[in-house]
Amino acid sequence: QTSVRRNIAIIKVPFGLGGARGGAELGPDELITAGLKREIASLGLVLSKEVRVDCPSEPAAPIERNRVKHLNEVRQVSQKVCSEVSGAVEEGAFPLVLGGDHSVAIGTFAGLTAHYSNLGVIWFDAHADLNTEERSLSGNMHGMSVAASLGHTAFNLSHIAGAGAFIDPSNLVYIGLRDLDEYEKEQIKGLGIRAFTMHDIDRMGIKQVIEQAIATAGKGTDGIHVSFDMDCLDPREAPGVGTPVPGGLNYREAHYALEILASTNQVTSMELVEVNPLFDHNRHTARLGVELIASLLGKRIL
Ligand code: Z70
Ligand code: MN
Ligand code: MN
Ligand code: MN
Repeated sequence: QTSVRRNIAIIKVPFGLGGARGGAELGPDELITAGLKREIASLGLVLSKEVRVDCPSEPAAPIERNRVKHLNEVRQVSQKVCSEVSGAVEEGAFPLVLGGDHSVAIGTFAGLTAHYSNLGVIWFDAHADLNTEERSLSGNMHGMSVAASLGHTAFNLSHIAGAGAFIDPSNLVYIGLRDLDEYEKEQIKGLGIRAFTMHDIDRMGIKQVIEQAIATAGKGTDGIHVSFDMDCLDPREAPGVGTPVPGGLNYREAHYALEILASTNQVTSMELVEVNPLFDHNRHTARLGVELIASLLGKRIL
């Protein structure tokens, strides 16, 4: 009763220069060490390939004193991630991208849109990642990946060889938001993006939220890409992230949402990002990440 493609392609992206602080580049190895491949095997799925994208760890040039940090490095990584994700889809595999900070999503979007012209997206995050180079208060590119997928940033999907069309904001849904910049609030309202904040989860319950999210991202689309920023979770459950924000999703809500997603047969791909072992305790956050991936890939209690 597994709902995703049987062949899984793990694409490790050890890149942290898009984030607010170092450590996210250690995420992919941490998830592997926490038992990801064992989980995939015990679900009866096949690991058809495991690739590691070669990522710069130090800026090639001294940090330019401008508002965007490490744009050149993000460009390089985006192009490589695009090729790997696109290749995996071509080979009939389910791309499972392991970040890395959330800027790796720009490359994932590029690779997916090469094959899916009308992709639905469910973005689990405390943050909206909707800033542009001009409007970002931090200059961190992990806060710009959604904007890049919509074509709002100066560097965006259209600048990656092989990428398809921009994401349609009406096919995008947020879950878990609780830390938004003023510009991002204006954008969400102005574009009419479906956004389930923590307030909405408290009000409606996760069951209604995920059902409505699937209805929006899954209706008339080619499928649903799940982008899962570990900081959507409550820091008490997932301390090992670069930018913890109190009041997040709990263990049961996150698992329930991913189990329901798995049962739709509509999920095309997943990325799990922002695992930061430097702030973790006893690999707790990476282990939780592995369990959540398993739920999305079809794991059931009974
Ligand atoms: C803030 C910014 C962000 C993730 C933090 C934070 C963005 N809005 N994204 N952690 N994953 O810097 O743009
Ligand atoms: Mn994010
Ligand atoms: Mn975030
Ligand atoms: Mn971060």
